[in-house]
Amino acid sequence: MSLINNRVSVRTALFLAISLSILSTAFVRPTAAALPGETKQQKDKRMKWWRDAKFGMFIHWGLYAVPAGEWKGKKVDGYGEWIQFKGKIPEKEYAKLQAKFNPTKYDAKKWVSIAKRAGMKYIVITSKHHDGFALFDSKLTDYDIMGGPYGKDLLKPLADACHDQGLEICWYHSILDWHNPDAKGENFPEYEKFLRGQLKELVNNYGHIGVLWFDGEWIKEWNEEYGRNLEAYLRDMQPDLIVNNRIGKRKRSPGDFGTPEQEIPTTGMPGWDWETCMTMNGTWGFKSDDHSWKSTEDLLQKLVDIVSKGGNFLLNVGPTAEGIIPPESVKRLEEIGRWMDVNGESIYGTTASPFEKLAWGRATKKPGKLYLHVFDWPADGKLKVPGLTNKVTKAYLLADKSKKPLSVESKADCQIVNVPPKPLDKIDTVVVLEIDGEPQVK
Ligand code: JFZ
Repeated sequence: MSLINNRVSVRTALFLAISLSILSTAFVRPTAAALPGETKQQKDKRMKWWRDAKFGMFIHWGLYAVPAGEWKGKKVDGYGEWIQFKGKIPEKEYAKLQAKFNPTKYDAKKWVSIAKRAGMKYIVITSKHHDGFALFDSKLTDYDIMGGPYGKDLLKPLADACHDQGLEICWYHSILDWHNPDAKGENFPEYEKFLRGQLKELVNNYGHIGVLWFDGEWIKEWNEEYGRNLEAYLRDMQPDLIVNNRIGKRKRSPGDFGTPEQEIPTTGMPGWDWETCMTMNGTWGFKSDDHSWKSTEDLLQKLVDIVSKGGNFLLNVGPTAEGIIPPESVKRLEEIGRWMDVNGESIYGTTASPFEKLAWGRATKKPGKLYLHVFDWPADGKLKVPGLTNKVTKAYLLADKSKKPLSVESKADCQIVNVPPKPLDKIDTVVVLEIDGEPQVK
């Protein structure tokens, strides 16, 4: 029986279809792949900054910040940036928001400084989301920031500030486009040319770009061949560009990394680069009534959990229509940044934990070092490290500037680190074990 006969609206059926299409590809057992003709060494070199970075800022910003989750006096459920779809707003009505979007309080340098102080190493901002509105000066459309009251490119100052402050600037760009009439049906090849044209602007006009983060790939008009051809086109313009797996159909190729969304894969994605993207509250794009903020403790432990499984964490902020990052987001990022100032060594440039599971927390590693991230501090001062057989040459608290040695006892099935009665950080205190050789865990 058709879903529609069950009085499920066409739109809901469409949303379900999109979800099913994503889920169907999510379970395809793909194989990791480098670019055709790219050696493993070349790919490792290209991916190095991204693999070492671990932590980035996602920014969802655009016309949808103006209604901020409400339309004609009624609250619209779902993500803020989906208001045009979920609110069933006619295209002509929604497009009038262009004349209202005037972010006079936007301060790109401040945004980059907030990300940098949080310990983030890259920024991914929506150059164009599903609504088709371009936050940059595009010569290919009037449906861009230049056609509204603000009249200046929003991405240029952000790219310049990233380059000045040492962060990578990256673009989220949606393949799905609700505004461009060619983006559906038989004219799609025309739209694909438009898509390539805007991407050419985004790769060539803003200095070095770190990542192109695609989305909206689930549409029936898009396919793997389009994805492979687009990846080659982009690499031709910037050979070291990194692209996510949504340039194709979310498999392991085309694209360089997997993109689990709002979730952390239980065992990571072994043998594959991957990045979890997540909202800080319940929406990507700003909604005035969404106060479901995750705590700093939750966000920081998610970062550590993700990195301990070999992934990156792309944490989202949704600025207001005036250009302000919500203070609740800034507060959490400042608190995370204070922890990262002291403990960043246990995050940046590390690789996944050698332990299957640790009852009290997580682990990350570097050659010759294990970083034990203790969320639940042992009341008896005895931190059990299961199965580790390496000789521990030194143990100390990463936050202890004196690196006062901690004693370690070897037992048959574990090693016990004798730690102080109180942790140095209630969210995550890091114990460093310096070991001989590669970690051996039985
Ligand atoms: C996609 C976007 O739609 C969303 O607005 C945000 O940009 C996120 C990072 O990426 O998220 C999706 C896409 C498809 C589904 C759910 C979330 N789906 O079909 O279930």
